[in-house]
Amino acid sequence: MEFSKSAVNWALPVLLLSCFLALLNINCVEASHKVFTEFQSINSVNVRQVHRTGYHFQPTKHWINDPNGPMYYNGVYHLFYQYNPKGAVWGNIVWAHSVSTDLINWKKVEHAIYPSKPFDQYGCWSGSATILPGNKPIILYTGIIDKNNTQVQNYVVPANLSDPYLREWIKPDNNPLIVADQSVNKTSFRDPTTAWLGRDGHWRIVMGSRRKDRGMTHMYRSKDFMHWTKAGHPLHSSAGTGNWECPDFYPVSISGKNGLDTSVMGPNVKHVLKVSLDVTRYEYYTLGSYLAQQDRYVPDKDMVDGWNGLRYDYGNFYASKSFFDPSKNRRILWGWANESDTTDNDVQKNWAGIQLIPRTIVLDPSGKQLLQWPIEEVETLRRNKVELKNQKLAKGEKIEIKGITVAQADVDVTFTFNSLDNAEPFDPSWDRYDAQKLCSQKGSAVQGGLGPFGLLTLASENLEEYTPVFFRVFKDQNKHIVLMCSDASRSSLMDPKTHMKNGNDAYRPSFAGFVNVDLKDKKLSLRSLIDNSVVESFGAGGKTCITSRVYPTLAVYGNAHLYAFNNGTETVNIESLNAWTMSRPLQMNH
Ligand code: DQQ
Repeated sequence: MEFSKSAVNWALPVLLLSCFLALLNINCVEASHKVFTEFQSINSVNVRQVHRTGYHFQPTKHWINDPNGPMYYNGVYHLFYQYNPKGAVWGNIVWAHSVSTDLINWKKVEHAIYPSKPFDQYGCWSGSATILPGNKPIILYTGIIDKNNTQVQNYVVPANLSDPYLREWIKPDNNPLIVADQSVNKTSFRDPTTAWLGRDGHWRIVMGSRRKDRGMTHMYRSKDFMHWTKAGHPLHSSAGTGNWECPDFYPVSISGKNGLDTSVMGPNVKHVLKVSLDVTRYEYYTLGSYLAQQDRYVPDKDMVDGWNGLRYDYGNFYASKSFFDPSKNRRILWGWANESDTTDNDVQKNWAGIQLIPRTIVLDPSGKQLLQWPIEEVETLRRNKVELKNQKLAKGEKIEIKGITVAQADVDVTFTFNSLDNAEPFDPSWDRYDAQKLCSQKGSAVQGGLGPFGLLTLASENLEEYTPVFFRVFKDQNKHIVLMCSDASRSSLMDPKTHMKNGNDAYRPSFAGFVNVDLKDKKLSLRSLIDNSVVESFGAGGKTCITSRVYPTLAVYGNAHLYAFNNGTETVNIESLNAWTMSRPLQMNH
């Protein structure tokens, strides 16, 4: 959701609703891109380096948000993204474009799409790429046509298919392709998906939308990709979820580890529907069945289809989009992490937003959730390996991991323990969906039974600052409940007051999620990708993922420390810990 002067009428109620939810203590990620018109076009040359990432995707300066239209075409990966070429806050949005042959080293090319026609003169918002038969890429995106934020769906095609980087994109005259009819809320009608081909030979796409507070995906069909007809009903909708942004709909294989092309259907396939929730600013997904005959998606019975649903990431991760990579038969997910400092700070540092490390997505063998893992290519950046094996951590002990640049590192650790008996009882009055609240009460410094144990990342020498990523195990009636936290509450000594802007303090949440493991093997693994102001963590092989953005003042560059710790009465064993310095990609000249 973008707030512009003209949008204030409808933005205000949403903002009030968000504040109301915050009062009710419902987990809300801070609104991601509000409009600060005064900062939208500040052309400063200075870029503050501290807190910039070393191996994540970020342009040399200014604001970025949603990843758009990722695709693999003729040996080249393309990443487009929402970008403000004039300032470090949301506004003046174009589709910036970078290309890569390995998803690690990126080369910036010309902006692909920018406002230039009546059908997008007020904005070129998010969208997706589809490779049409005959190996022809096409991009669908949302155009803003007036000051009231009226949204239409447009397309562009490459000007020259023999240019390996597809630098130039043209907007044919038959745009816009899709205009909202009376039944559609035309200011909540955006972010077309990659198209999939039905057995009837017709293409389908969905756009995010809402009817009152019912979130939904409107579906359109087309035989020739140029003429689109609205289906009589949405592909799916869910009451009380508010506006849906950036939907993603794709199949996952039930039996294999390979990713699937978006049009694959059949008995060995489950479907995933992910939506980004405009009101809460986080995403959720369900697994379910695509009933192709009826063109309806039905979530599996035990899926939570709403705010408490499964998330790709329980932290700072939004507007994500996946694509099928035929060169390695995998599905890759890109997510955007906004800053969580203040707007003032973003303007001073002259940059805001990063794209997270792409992740492969597969179905967990349980069939009840997805598994995510950083793409294997990221391992080519690993240097100076250090390792630990069989190191006991008794209650209150911590061990420092030395010999690498821990502010820019990849750490992979497996903890084991002898018994589950010391796990604390799970108080039945606790909200089973509110992991974040539990984490804020039971942080890493609060002694437990089995856990808290994990990593203290971006820690200063005397622990004035640290971002702990850890597990804590609870005993419920007949099972165990595993909490995973990435707690930014002590990540920075920076006085939020000095960076206060418009009443916004810096945002330091105790992000958390539960991990669905049975613990029969008495083992828990954790991998964290640490990169100066971001910690991306993958619990239990990617069952639960959490990303935090943090801004240490002492724990920067060579002054950062990394520890493995245990603050539970049960001794834990570091079965193995491997850690590497992560080097900078050779070409990151965005
Ligand atoms: N960002 C885009 C919209 C999308 C939102 C505009 C999600 O298309 O709904 O920058 O972050």
